[in-house]
Amino acid sequence: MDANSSSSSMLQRQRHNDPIWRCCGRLAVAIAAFGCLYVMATLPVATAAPAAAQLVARDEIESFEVSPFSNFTERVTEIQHDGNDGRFLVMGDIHGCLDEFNELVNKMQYQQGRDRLVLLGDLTDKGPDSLGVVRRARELGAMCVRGNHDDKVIRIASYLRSHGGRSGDGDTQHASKDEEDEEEKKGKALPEGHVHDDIKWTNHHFGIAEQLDDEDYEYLQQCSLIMSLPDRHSILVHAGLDPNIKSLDEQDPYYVMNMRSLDKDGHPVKHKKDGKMRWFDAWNEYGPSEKVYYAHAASSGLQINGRTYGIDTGCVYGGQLTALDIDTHKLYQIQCPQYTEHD
Ligand SMILES: [Mn+2]
Repeated sequence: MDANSSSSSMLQRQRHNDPIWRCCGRLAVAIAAFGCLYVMATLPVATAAPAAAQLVARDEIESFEVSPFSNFTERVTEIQHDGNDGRFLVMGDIHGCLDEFNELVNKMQYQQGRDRLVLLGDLTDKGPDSLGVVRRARELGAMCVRGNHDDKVIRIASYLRSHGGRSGDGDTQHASKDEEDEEEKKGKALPEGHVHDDIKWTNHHFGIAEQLDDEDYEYLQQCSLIMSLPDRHSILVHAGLDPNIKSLDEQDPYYVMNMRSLDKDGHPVKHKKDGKMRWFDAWNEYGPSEKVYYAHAASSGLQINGRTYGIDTGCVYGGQLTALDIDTHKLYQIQCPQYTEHD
């Protein structure tokens, strides 16, 4: 025993013998015991506090993953001005409206090899001929960014390709032997990890994914998440960009393809009702200085505000199909019949 611990125990002994210490000591023990009882009594209430629950939920939101079947070739593609004198055209959601796509391409007198055309995502789903639109886009040499519906089609197609088809052996004639497996799968989701938007086995995008041949699949899969045009100081996306994230590489793919607004904390949200401010109003107020061309927001219609250009005018819902020359800002539009109800 060293000198310090010896003198310390001496001190304690002296205190225990002191009448004042004995009195204070009992009081301290009583306070400590009461404190313990109080903490025990309030503990279940404390752990169930709503603030703690909300913190857990926020952590979960921030840990969402990108599906391993999204298979992006590039998340950000940079297009440099190559000195050609053609137009640079962008077009809003086509959603399988092949006739109207052809009509608009004719109306704007698109010159393949001279003009450049970027489809701003959602070539597929909802309308009459998704596959026809993908094939026509390939024929026209159109570039594209990926939309939320195209992403679902790609994820399903990637899964099917890496697992030998829906029934597991890639042979539709023998699909019936796996009927029991199919029943069991219904209601379950593709094994993609903790993604923002699970794809159930009953999802209608399977119908499109199963029709894609290898070239259709490769075309749709190489559509970049974001297209950056540095010498035009412009960015092309399907839905939007988080104005609080300066680096394009760090944008969350799900929100780039799905966002409409920002919530009260400035985080992107899919549904306008959950938001406080439209993302493009925030971009124009305090975001980076680039112009942004986007589609996706059919219910908002044509939105030209400051340096943001929203050109989804809801063709498939009986609105228009819109294209825009990003150098002159000349608009090209055709009227569409209504193929489906707005969801
Ligand atoms: Mn969309």
